[in-house]
Amino acid sequence: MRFLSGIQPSGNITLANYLGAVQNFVKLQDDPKFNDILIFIADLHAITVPQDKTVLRKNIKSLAALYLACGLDPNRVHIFIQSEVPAHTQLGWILQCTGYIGELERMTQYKDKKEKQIGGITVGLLTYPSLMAADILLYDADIVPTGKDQKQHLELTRDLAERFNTKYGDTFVIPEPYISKTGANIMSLIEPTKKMSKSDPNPKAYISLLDDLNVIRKKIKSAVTDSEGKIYFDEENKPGISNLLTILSCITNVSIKDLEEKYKDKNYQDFKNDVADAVVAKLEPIQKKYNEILNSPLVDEVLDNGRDYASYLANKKIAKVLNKMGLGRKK
Ligand code: AQP
Repeated sequence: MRFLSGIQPSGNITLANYLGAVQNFVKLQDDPKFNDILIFIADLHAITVPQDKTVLRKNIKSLAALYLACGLDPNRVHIFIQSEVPAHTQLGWILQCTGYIGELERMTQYKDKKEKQIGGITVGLLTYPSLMAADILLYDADIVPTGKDQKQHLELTRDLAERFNTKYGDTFVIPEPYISKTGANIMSLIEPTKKMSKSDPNPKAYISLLDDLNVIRKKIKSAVTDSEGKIYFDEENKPGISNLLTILSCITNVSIKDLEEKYKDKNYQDFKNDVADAVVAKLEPIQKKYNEILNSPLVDEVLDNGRDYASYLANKKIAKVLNKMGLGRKK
């Protein structure tokens, strides 16, 4: 079985990206049922909103190093940069012509992100899910591990694949989402009813994997909570405390129920201190490894190998798709 996933280099990846996605990739790489794993850096998705070219380059390399520092094993996982495999854009276009504007306009992420675009909404922001579908369908991925926020895009991917298969005959594997129960939705630290996002203009809203450890402690200590003073999980009435419980549970592997019991007589300050300790203990070794490898030849070696392997698979698939659709000349 094959699993595939990607992250946009639209900023430094956050604790939410780690808990909702990367931590699962690292766990799943040890599952023997997966004999092929592809993890990519979704740089073409990042340009759906404005990017500074120098920062983008830096973020691409940084994400590659972070994947490795978080524990992805390059002997088991192919890591590559999306824009280095042109078949993604080729199939992305074809899938734009397979989907309908109404379907894309219904996407929650589009509705949220378009509100924040002061300089105008790019066409790419709307058609992003077609490219995401291409990323997945090119490789016949069986499973796509993501956070809950990407579930709707994955459903669209399945619809597009089924539509294509019905029209042209069996071409694409229909992928299944893999969403872990905890960590599926980590919220902003200052507005806990909104998801934590690496592109949030306010850095207090998120914890970057590369934040200074003291800054991480400060951000957790100033996370918005409530005035009740009791620690239990209630997303609706206590979104801030519930979010911190989720974070602690994901990091320590202790269930939320057990955490509620442990903290039932504790105050918010002690609880936040423990959350901060757990996050720092998790991120400190990742940062150390990241700093060791960022400028080593390893990162480029891994990305070259990943690009070659991904191109091999993607080129075979795109040739099949073009043939089925009657595009170009028969091969
Ligand atoms: N808040 C979240 N909780 C849990 N998982 C999350 N993910 C993102 N936010 C959360 C998961 O991280 C992976 C990478 O996401 P992405 O970079 O491709 O796009 P995104 O979902 O748009 O992530 P961000 O951080 O919100 O980026 P920006 O700010 O650029 O839009 C996905 O698996 C996602 O589910």
